[in-house]
Amino acid sequence: MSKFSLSVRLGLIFTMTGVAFGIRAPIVIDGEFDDWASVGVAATDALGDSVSEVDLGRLWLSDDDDYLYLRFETTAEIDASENNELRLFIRGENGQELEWHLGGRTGVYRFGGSVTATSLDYTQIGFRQMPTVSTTVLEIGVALDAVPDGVNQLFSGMNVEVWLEERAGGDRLPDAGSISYVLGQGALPEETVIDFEKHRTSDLRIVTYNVLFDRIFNLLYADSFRRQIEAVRPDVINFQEIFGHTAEETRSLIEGWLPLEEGAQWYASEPSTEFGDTITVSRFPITRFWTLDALNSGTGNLAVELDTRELLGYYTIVINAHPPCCANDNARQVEVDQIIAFLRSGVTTEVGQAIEQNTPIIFAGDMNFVGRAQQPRTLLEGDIVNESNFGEDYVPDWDGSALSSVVPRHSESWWLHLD
Ligand SMILES: [Ca+2]
Ligand SMILES: [Ca+2]
Ligand SMILES: [Ca+2]
Ligand SMILES: [Ca+2]
Repeated sequence: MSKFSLSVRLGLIFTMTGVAFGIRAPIVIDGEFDDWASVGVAATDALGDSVSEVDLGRLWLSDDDDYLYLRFETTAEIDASENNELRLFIRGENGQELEWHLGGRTGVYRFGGSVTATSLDYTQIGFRQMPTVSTTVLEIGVALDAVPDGVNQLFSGMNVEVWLEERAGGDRLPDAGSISYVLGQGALPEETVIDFEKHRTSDLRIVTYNVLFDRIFNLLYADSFRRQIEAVRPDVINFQEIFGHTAEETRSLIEGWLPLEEGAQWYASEPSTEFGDTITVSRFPITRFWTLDALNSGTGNLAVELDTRELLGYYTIVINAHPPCCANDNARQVEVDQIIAFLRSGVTTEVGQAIEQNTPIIFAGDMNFVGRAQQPRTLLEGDIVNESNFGEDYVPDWDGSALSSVVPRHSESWWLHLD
């Protein structure tokens, strides 16, 4: 075969179907994209071929032992989990076809040309997607062992076909046909396990835990909570959703599970509002605390100052927050605006004695960041949106830079969480 005819044939194949050979990689669905560095672009869609702002661009594909991964770009920010008309299609070797509507958080499954499941829930395909806030780049995982209709596996061989449709603007990636992908190509690195030993005496172990309507006090669940807390041995625990129990009851529960050395005791604080659900328990004395009730709703977030001077040489501020969930973007923004305003006023002494220069500041909690990316941006960079209520922007790190966002992984896996 001459070189000429070979290249013509390859050219035809690539034009017709866009074959993307698999490069397995340790992808983590966390909204960070460094993990894709070794994965080449699988397809590049033209820009300018959509009549809406959402114009699909590049697509990457990867896999590991458990998931098929996709990463793709759009020109305008989208909220990946609502208010969008994006559809992901995955087709298997034997007549399987998944149609997943990102904005509806649901899908349809077809097998052999017939619909075999509708109103799919994300758990039925092991669906993972990050970031949870508005973005122009998304990463998605779909479980390789998914059986969407309970009978027919979505992935039954090594070959899969993938495409995306954006129905508001009429864009499609690729314009016609699909991207073919071969699973299982290439080696994965070994997963490393993080042990639970503390390696430095100055290590501070901070946990955040939404305990779902006081379940930690419910005898049905208390033992499971106890085992986790005993295993992790935290120094500070930020609890959310403790509605019907006090800080003292929570402190005494932890005291019973994790008794400290002779002469030491646990401490706890809660907001002074009627419906506050945040409680912070600490092995360090709580020297001050502040109720942050931005909405005057009787709920409220909590800031505590811990006396960590013996361990670290300085105090530590820990903010335990639980802004409202779901579509409530405006209320969440008000709460994060107020947290930044609190830090600014803590520095300028409006809240009494100033927060000491260079005191570490740690945010923890159940942030419910599932809407606009502005909310985490406000917390990290100090860009207040409601400036007429909460005053001017305040960059929250002491050196005038943004705070860092910690993306903690699971101890047994490079994933952030396991099912
Ligand atoms: Ca990632
Ligand atoms: Ca496009
Ligand atoms: Ca297109
Ligand atoms: Ca601003």
